[in-house]
Amino acid sequence: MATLKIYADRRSQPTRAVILFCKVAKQSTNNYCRVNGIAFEEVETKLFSNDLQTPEYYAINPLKKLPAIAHGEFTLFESHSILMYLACAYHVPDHWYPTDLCKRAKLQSVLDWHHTNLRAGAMGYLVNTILAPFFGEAPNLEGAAECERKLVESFSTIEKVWLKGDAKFLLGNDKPSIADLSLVSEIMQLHMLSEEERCRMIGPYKKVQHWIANVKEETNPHFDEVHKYLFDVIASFKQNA
Ligand SMILES: N[C@@H](CCC(=O)N[C@@H](CS)C(=O)NCC(=O)O)C(=O)O
Repeated sequence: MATLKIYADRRSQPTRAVILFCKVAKQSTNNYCRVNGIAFEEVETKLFSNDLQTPEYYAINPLKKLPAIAHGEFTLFESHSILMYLACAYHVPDHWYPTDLCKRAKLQSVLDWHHTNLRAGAMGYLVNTILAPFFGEAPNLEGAAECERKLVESFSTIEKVWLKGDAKFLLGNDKPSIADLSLVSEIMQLHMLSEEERCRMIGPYKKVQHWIANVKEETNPHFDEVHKYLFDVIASFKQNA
């Protein structure tokens, strides 16, 4: 198998989803050869730096965003496409990305929904508040309120639509899929906010909180390791605020 490179900054939520997937997905090409995790080289590529602006990186991702991968000669960006590609290329157990057409289509509908709802709300809220100075902007309270509405509505949708019955994971599954990793990585970014702010939004959604704990438990110790850098950055950010 060709070498897999992941262009990564662990402050990025879609990047963490891809790295976490590689660490927890077990190859199952045959019953006699089970290998833990997908081997990869993490190529540190810093957000808010020149790393994304080089001609070398442009050749990998002309959108100049993270994450991206190079698998031998093949390159790919967009985290959901990367997760789907890796699940197929490495023949990981079926629950990550089911081969059954209908189950796969349902999972893809969660992923499509994520980008225009949960991510739009969560990322939008951060960009309009604490991240505004990084983009040379003043906080936009009106924009933040609109994104908070979208975010809270997204928690409600996860609780009422995507988490079915008492199942541990999305779509009523008893094992996680790539969608669980993608959505939970997004929500973890909200730890950048004050506890009061974060609880105001997610506090009422007990089922969502329970599901996040399930994903964490199922993927630890890797979950904590992959999120450690984010929490270190948040700690120093809050200290200097
Ligand atoms: N839809 C993309 C989102 C990629 C994205 O927005 N990445 C952010 C980090 S979380 C980024 O690279 N931002 C750099 C920039 O916009 O300059 C995915 O899922 O991969």
